[in-house]
This record gives sequence, C-alpha cells and structure tokens, in this order.
Amino acid sequence: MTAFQLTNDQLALRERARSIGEKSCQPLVADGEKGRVNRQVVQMLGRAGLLPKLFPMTKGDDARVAATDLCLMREGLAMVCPEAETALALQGLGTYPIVQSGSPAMVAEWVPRVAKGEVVAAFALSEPAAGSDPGSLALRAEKKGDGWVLSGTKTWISNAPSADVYTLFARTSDGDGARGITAFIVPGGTPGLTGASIEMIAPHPIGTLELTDVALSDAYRLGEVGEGFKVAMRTLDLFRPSVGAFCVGMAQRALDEAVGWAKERRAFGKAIKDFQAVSHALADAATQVRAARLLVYSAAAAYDAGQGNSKLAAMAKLFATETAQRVVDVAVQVLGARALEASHPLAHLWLEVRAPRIYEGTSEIQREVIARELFR
Ligand code: COS
Repeated sequence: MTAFQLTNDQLALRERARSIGEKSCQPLVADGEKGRVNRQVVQMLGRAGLLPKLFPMTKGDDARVAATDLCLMREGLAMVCPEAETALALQGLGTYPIVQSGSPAMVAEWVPRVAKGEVVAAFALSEPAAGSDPGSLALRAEKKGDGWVLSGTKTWISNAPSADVYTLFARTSDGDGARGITAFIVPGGTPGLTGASIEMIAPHPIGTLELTDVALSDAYRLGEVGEGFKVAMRTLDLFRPSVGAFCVGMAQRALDEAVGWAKERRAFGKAIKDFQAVSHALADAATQVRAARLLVYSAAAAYDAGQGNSKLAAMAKLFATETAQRVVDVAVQVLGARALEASHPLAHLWLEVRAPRIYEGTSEIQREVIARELFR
C-alpha cells in the first residue's frame, strides 16, 4: 500500500469479506438468537478463511497480526453484516494477548482453535468502577502456593458469559495502579466463574463475569507479573484503528444508501439530489468518510511497518468513530422516516454506530492519548 492507495490484493480482501458477510453470514445472523454469541457465524468466519487470515499460528516476530488485513476484513464485513464483523473482531481482541504475550504452549492450545472458529474468545478488562481508568481495576488475583486464586467482577465484556476463553486482567499488587496488574487466561467453565448477559440497544453478545475463588495454576498467567496493563494497552494499539475500520464500513454503507435514495426520490418536481441541502451534505459526508479511511489505513500500515504508535491508533479511532456517527445521521435525515423503520438497514446502523465512540477507549480517552503525546 502506498500512503494513499490500497493495492488490488487489499481491495480484493475487503470485497471477499463483504461478500462472505452478505452471502454466508447474514442468513446465519437472521436465524440466530439476537444478543447472544452466534457460534454458526464464528465457525463460518473460520471456514471461509477470514479468521485464519487474522491469526499467525506461531509466536515470534514474523507472526504479527497484520493490522491492515484486520482493517480490510472489518470494513468489508461492516458494510453488510455488523454482527459478523463484531464476531471476527472479538476473536481477535480476545486472542491477541495470547499471540502477543503467551507461552508457545498457550499459543498452540488456543490460537488454532480460535482461528478455525471452534472456540470463542473474549477480552475481559472493564469493571463496574474501572472503564476509562483500567489502572484502577479491583478484581484480585492472590498468589496461593504455585498458583493463583481470582475473585471479583468484570462487566461489559463482549462474548461473556458464553466465551470459551477469556484473557482477563487482575490486580496482583496493591498501591501500584497500572503497575500492579497481571494478565491471565481463564477458560470458560472454570469452577467459580459465572456470568450473565446484558441487553444493549443494538443486540450484541455482552455480559458480566463473576469470579469467586477461581483457582488457576501459574501456567495460566499471561506475561510477567505486573505487566498486564501493558499487555492490554498493546492490544488496544492494534485494535483501535480497526474499530475505525468498522466505522468506515458502516459510514460507507450509510452514504451509499443516501446517495442511492437521493437519485431516486423526487420532491417539488425534481430528484432530491438536485437540492444543494442534500447534495452538499452528502459531499461533506463523502469527504469525511475518505478522510477517516485514510487515517485508519495509514495507522494500520504504520503498525505493520513497525512504525505504529498509540497516537496514530487513537487519531484513527477518534476520527472514524465520530465521523461514522455524523454520516449515519446525515443519511437518516436524507431518507427520512423510512430510515427509522425498524427493519431498515439505516435503523440498524443508527443503533450500531453509537457504541464504538465508547468501547476500547472513549473519544475523550483517545484525545487524552493524543494530547499526552503532543505535550510530552
Ligand atoms: N503500550 C505499552 N505500554 C504502555 C502503553 C502502550 N500503548 N500505554 C501505557 N503503557 C505503559 C506506560 O509506559 C507505563 O509503564 P511504566 O509503568 O513502565 O512507566 C504504564 O503502562 C502505565 O501507563 P500510564 O501511566 O500512561 O497509564 P494511565 O493509567 O495514565 O492510562 C490511558 C493511560 C488513559 C491511555 C489508559 O488508561 C487507557 O487507554 N484507558 C482506556 C481504557 C479502555 O480502552 N477501556 C475500554 C475497555 S476495553 S473494551
């Protein structure tokens, strides 16, 4: 990829994801239970080759998750099937801490099965009193003999409580803030691990986790003691631009719907595209979508070239998520009441587009990351 243009191979991957989302995933989503993990979709993403593309099978420098491929797949799926998009992303988010910091045995045990869609992964960081400030998280892991005992609560964990494997962040020392956190692997079904689903405005598999004296051997520790916060932050540095790609896909779909309608719909004796109030609003929206896409793919390309950083990731997420909210709103305004009929794709996007401005770091946290870098 040059600074300004995706290659034909990259465009083909995005189109392949779009087509798999439309032809193979949409029917499975329609048949599935809303707001719950859809294992058929996850398996389809494995069989169709999208999840395997996401995961290197071995650990090491040449086994990085390719940020650009992640973004291409997320953008393509987002245009047609946000539920499948989210399922792909969550397999990545939940598993990347293992790819990044796990032992070779952990990688061999989990990553191939996640890549086939056989097991469902989740990333468990947030707590009722620690969302934007995960350095203050309270779920405890106490050293007991050779192992650990974990107790506490996680909430707003995507794929909880049904995931097969959680990468989970726990406090292993007091008074150290972000430096007192350690990452663990917690398999679903471990004694003492329970949870419940939370119903959101856009149906999404998400819930709480309750850990009551969950005993784990030291083999389930992910990375060094006290290094868990960095495991989480490195994961977010990879995934934040790709949240932007999800939003670019949704914004593009909304724009396409609005442009199509503006050509067709007539009012006051002419197509509504011939009113500048409509055409200029869509011209602005198209410009913003392009700007968001460029920021997203430049952050991803920098990551893949080993030149990525938290600021680029934050800028991409901030701009793309905020842009998508505006563009979906413009599209709804152009289509009018029909866009708010519950079965309309724009009504679906309207509900889906709100959460990315909050999860994986709110827009305010992204500004904080950018500002810290500016004034460092
Ligand atoms: N990569 C690697 N290490 C990082 C890092 C990154 N991107 N960001 C911070 N660190 C390291 C710091 O270098 C520091 O290390 P030392 O202890 O060796 O000095 C340590 O982590 C603590 O960093 P810092 O003091 O900057 O942490 P803060 O508590 O101030 O938090 C922000 C920084 C705000 C950026 C962080 O809390 C954040 O991203 N919050 C949002 C969390 C979020 O996305 N929540 C949603 C849940 S996931 S859906």
